[in-house]
Amino acid sequence: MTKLRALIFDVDGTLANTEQDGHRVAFNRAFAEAGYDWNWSVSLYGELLAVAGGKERIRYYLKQYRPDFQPPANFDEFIANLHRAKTHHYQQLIATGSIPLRPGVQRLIKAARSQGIRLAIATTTAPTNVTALLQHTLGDESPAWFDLIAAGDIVPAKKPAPDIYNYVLRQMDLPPHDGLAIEDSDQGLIAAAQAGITTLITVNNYTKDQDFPQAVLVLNHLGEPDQPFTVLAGDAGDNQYVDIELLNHLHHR
Ligand code: XBP
Ligand code: MG
Repeated sequence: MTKLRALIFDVDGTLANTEQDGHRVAFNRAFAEAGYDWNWSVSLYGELLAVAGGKERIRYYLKQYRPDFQPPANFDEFIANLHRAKTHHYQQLIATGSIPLRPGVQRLIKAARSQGIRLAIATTTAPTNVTALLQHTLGDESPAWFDLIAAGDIVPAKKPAPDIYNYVLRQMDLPPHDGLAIEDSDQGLIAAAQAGITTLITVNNYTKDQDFPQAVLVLNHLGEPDQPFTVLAGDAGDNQYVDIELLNHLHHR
């Protein structure tokens, strides 16, 4: 039996509900600033989340929803510039401190650290967005708590491709069975599961109706002693919040 040695966290939707009030708003600000009337509503953004990665999402939107748009010759650069502006707006939003960590996230990260369990991040978003979120929620030192922050374009194929998880495993010299991933979406689950990593899902408003057949457990959130989680699929025993003992138990299944 292998021991749980590392926790690998997704970021958007898992550490915090960054999509609706963070990324979405930042995309809209970048579009308006560049003089476009493109506005991604809360529900449209739910559809656009089918495509992981901000640059990829803008490209998909233009193709599917704005067939009238004439792409400029330097289309890649055009998208990259829009996305750079979006990242700037996102970081300004994060700096206001208006997007908190989800229940149980801080507690679990601290527990893992105190028990010598290695930490890593596997995300589709840009690396600077991850450090901004960590620093504003957990403090300036917190990015250094993670052995590895694997983010954005570091691998060519984004989730649901397993590349980002395979990259993490390689960089950490970690066999897949020694780690456990925490994700919020079907795409994230497919990515982690294809890399052979046991995965726990905490859903949010955008992902609560998705299917998670390969997840070891599906919860509404990680829970706190005074804020119990709800089990949506799987068996959490008598537990009411996720701690290292429960993760070890799930990992051994
Ligand atoms: C979420 C994503 C990201 C964000 C936007 O990834 O798909 O694209 O929506 O961030 P994850 P960028 O859940 O893996 O963190 O614009 O920086 O791509
Ligand atoms: Mg996510």
